[in-house]
Amino acid sequence: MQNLTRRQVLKSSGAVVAAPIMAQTGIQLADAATPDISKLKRVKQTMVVPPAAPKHDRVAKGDPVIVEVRLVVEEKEITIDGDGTKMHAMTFNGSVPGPMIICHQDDYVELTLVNPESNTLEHNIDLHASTGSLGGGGLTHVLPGEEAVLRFKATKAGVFCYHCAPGGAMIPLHVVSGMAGTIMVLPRKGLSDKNGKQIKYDKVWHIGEFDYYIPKDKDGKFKNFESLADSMSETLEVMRGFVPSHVVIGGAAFAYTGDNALKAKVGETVLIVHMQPNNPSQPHLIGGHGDYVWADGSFQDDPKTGLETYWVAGGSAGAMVYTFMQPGLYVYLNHNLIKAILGGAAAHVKVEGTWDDNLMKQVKKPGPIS
Ligand SMILES: [Cu+2]
Repeated sequence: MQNLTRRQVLKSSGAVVAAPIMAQTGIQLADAATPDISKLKRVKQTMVVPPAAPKHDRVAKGDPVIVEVRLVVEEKEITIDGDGTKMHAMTFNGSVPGPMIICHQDDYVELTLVNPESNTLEHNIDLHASTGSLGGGGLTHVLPGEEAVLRFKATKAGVFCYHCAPGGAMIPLHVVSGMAGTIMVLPRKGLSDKNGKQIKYDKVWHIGEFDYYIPKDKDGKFKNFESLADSMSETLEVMRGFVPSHVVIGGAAFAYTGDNALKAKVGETVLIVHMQPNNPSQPHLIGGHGDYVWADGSFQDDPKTGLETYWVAGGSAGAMVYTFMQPGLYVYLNHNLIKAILGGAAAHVKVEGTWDDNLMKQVKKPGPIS
């Protein structure tokens, strides 16, 4: 016993102390739960353009898998409002927001981040669903012409923001230029209410809200720039004023209206995931409710029920489930109404079905006061 080193003593006494604590709290050593990753099944997930979400099982089938995804950075000029205002956007896979990634808790996500030679800047990805090295940001810096592969374990169930974070002022600049999206980590048993009853949904809408900071010329008109590099210093000046020129859902002001309106049927249940990478938001469905709401995005917590508006913190995502009860036009927006109506953060939802007079009836049409 006298020959024990100080390190051995600390190690053994630590084990004695730690074992009962771990038994009480259910904490397990990481090694005990680490599977042989080389033996896990691999599943390729095809990325789709938001507001659509990739095909997935609501309830996990079998053991954890490795979900393979590929994100290609695309620097491109996009039109951001009905007046034809342009922005040199930075995107994951060409869309704002970037595509949704879906896996189940304890799955592994193996992400290939590609920065094609045609781009001009360095990019990376910080995934709020991951653990370690700045959310993967420290391991994924890719210059034009490079790619990197990151694998992480999805330990927490919920909806999470991911975004580019290359360093310094480039972090907010890349984010407010479009470089953010959502990863949804579903509980292996699927979503459930506070009594453990399964919550089902027919489809997912992936809503990404962004604030844009477009410089104006001396006449007050939004400026067009030759290139991304040309736009950067003046865009940063507008950003320093903290007042966005646009607040948009779907990459442009009122992007999901007209032919691009969101569509549903009476009786259909939709899981609406709302991500804002930079500013808080107040999602609200005019004409409906959040039947179940995970405002903070954690599926490990019980959902709130029957809400009108909820808060999403900047740099996060929240989720709500709603079953449509009436046909007609709904508006899904940020209920900061200035951001919604003057900024552009509003979408239309067109719902087909049969009207229910019991829920609402126009008793008298607008007319002269009798
Ligand atoms: Cu970037």
